[in-house]
Amino acid sequence: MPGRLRASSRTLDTIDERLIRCGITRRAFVQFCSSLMIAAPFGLAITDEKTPEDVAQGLGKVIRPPVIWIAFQDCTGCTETLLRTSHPDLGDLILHIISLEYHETLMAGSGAQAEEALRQAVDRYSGKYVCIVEGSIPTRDQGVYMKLAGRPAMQVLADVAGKAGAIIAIGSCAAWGGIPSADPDPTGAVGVVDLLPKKTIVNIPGCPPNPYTLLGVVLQFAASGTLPELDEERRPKFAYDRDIHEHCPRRAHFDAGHFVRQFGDQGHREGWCLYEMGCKGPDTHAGCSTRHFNEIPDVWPIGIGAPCIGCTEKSIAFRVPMFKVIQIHTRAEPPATYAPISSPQGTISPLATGLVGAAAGALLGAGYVASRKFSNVPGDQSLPGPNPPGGPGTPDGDPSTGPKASQ
Ligand code: FSX
Ligand code: SF4
Ligand code: F3S
Repeated sequence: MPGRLRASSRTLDTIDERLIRCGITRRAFVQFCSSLMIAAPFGLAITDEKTPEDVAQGLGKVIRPPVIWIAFQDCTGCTETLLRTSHPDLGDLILHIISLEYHETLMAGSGAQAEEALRQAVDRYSGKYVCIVEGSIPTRDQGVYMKLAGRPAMQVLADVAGKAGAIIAIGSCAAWGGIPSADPDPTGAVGVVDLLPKKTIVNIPGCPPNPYTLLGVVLQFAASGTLPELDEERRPKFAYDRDIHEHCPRRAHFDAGHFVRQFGDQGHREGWCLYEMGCKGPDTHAGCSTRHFNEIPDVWPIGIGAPCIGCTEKSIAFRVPMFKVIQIHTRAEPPATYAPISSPQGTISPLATGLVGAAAGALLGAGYVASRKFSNVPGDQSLPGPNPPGGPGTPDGDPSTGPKASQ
């Protein structure tokens, strides 16, 4: 654990000291640690404990990390996702856990006062602070499209990130250019890595990303001076190691060939798979399917019935049209953890075949009856036709529809 950070004018306290001083309950902190454990069940040293209480015990001794947050071409969604939690107290708690030294959107000062605050924070914690960058950086025409206090954003980035102990690019814009870099990219928007290729940078893409991923990285750096293992896109593996499709709650519908074909159709209302609506989940690495937003179950794109747009993937988001159906590049079989949807291949007796057929027929029939019962949309195309779903001659049984596996 790094020594206590002594600054010229003050000493930062530990997380425990701060929470006690500000009257934050232990229960709130342990709850926060439990969310951190869910966001990083493995691959992050600080959550590698048996219980949230153990995580809280370890983190409580950590010196509050000084954070300088700079914002360029962004929508502020990344800040919003961090602080607009469903429990107002949680946003408050986060600001006690980290020591936010500079953040244009949140600070009271502006103009020369804000500039002075930034200069002081950089000098005071030089080489020790975490620099969080939000938004893309314009490079076209010498970066004239965004200036802060008269200096191009490129220059501000080089100064502030250059003196940081760790650099984190939060959101897809800071990671590779994001929305501002979408065609026709008028400002020549790029990510932090493009301008500081030799620096160690952690990318936390997402539009916006999950805030616990950010907090996990910041706190691990504060606790041990280390960063978590990264993938080839410099994303922390603990949060981006799986694709959405692998653990999507609609996956059983994908495997069974139940696809939404129009927003508001019967399949949509019943929570079927959004693949044919352009869902990019099969090619998108992120934890959204198991780590939802704002501490509210099902609050994530697919959870509310919208296809995933691949916002964590540089080659997909704001590049591939939102509703374009993609090829399946990842394995298309259901994960081993799911119950099989078809009987394993092999020889079975004619009697057994008859029994299975009768049971499957009964189940499909029941599903068919149920779906007819729920429908109240005249002429709804997603309804299983005169036959049960998946049967011959129905849209679900037509091999020309549904996912196309790449070779
Ligand atoms: Fe970009 Fe973040 Fe998307 Fe917005 O700031 S990643 S547009 S959610 O807010 O930068
Ligand atoms: Fe979920 Fe999208 Fe995969 Fe369908 S295609 S199972 S909605 S991730
Ligand atoms: Fe983004 Fe897809 Fe998750 S759009 S928020 S990666 S479900």
